[in-house]
Amino acid sequence: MRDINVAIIGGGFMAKAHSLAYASMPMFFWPAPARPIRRTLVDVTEELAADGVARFGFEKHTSDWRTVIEDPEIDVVDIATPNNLHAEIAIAAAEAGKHIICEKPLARGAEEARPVSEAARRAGIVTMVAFSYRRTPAVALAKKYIEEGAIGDILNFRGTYLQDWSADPDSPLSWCFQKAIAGSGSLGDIATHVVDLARYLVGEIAGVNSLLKTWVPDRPIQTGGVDKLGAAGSLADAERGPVDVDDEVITLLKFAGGAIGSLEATRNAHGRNNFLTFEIHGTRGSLVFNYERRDELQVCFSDDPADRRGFRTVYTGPNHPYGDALWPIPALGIGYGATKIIETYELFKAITEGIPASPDFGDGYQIEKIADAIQESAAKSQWVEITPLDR
Ligand code: NAI
Ligand code: SOE
Repeated sequence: MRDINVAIIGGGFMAKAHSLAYASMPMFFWPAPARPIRRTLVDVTEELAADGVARFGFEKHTSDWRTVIEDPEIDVVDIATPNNLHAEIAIAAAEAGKHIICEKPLARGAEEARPVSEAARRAGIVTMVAFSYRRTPAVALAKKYIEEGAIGDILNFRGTYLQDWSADPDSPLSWCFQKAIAGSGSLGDIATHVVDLARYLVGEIAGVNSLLKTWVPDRPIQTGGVDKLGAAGSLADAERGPVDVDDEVITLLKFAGGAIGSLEATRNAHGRNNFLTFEIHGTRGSLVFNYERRDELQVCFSDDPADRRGFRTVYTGPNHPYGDALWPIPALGIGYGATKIIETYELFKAITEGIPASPDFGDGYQIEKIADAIQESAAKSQWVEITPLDR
């Protein structure tokens, strides 16, 4: 089994999730496509990077991401920084011939994402954008039902991503509320996950008609060096700084294949935690998924006998996508960590087999075009059409 050396850039929340996946992927997927070696961790200061090494099991640390781009021993660059650094690092890594996994969103808009996608194409490397919810076995099962024609032709996709960690107006001014770093708010941060699911399950999005809203215009400035989200609590007495991104997005969707749909996303929905849902209606049935109940897929088929037709719940387990590698009993529980383990498996499989991964940087660019179209539509109060992905 081949060793593949990984450098991760950014030592925060996603470093925890990705490191867990590098360490445990071969424990689940055995024989693994390759063994991930946690070689180098990069963070902004030597102290933070050394702390990350001790915590996440890497061998070396540095505070300069260019060091790992220049290091011939590194095979995979994993970009887990805030969004403003994704494009610059990804282009440098592609030009150095590294394979790349980049956290979502790929960039702060299509103009920034396009050269990233082009650099990756020129380099002929494997790339992946970490839209990890499509790795949930129940979501992969929905895809299987659709591909087998079990719900017929798709008529409607209704997606939501609702959280409440930013509902408190006195929660800190994280980088997630600053356009210069994040690019956009709930749109880039969470609505893009739904866009990825919509494209994965239904197909290309051809037009949008949208609304964007900012509910909290300023937030308390935090101190202390490490960025904290709303869960960190309230800072009512601190000096405040402006929020220049959206808090909520609603859009109608037109799919290239003829289906229609809608998407809603906000981080200000009291009582919703990781309410990433979709309901898909086809000519022969329907599928319903809610990440807060991620072991379950609800299915309804029109050709069931009339006296027992209705939604039934399939609990994912060994008989479902990725099931033979996960736990041996249904409904033991898929966690967030498992989606990242599966993501790592798919990345390493693509690298060792020399095949494209999905979603790749072309998909990441297309998702940025859709996000830009949503912003343009909201600004102009009209439908905006989206050109298809040119591979
Ligand atoms: P975070 O704020 O927890 O961590 C970011 C880390 O990057 C920090 O350790 C910070 O010090 C480091 N960093 C900043 N500038 C750097 C530089 N120049 N060089 C090296 N390190 C630097 O952020 P989090 O939540 O981990 O988000 C990172 C990315 O992951 C974002 O793009 C976000 O959208 C994405 N994300 C994806 C999720 C998913 O489900 N796929 C979940 C959460 C975040
Ligand atoms: C915050 O909204 C966040 O961490 C997002 O950045 C992730 O992409 C999402 O999966 C979980 O919530």
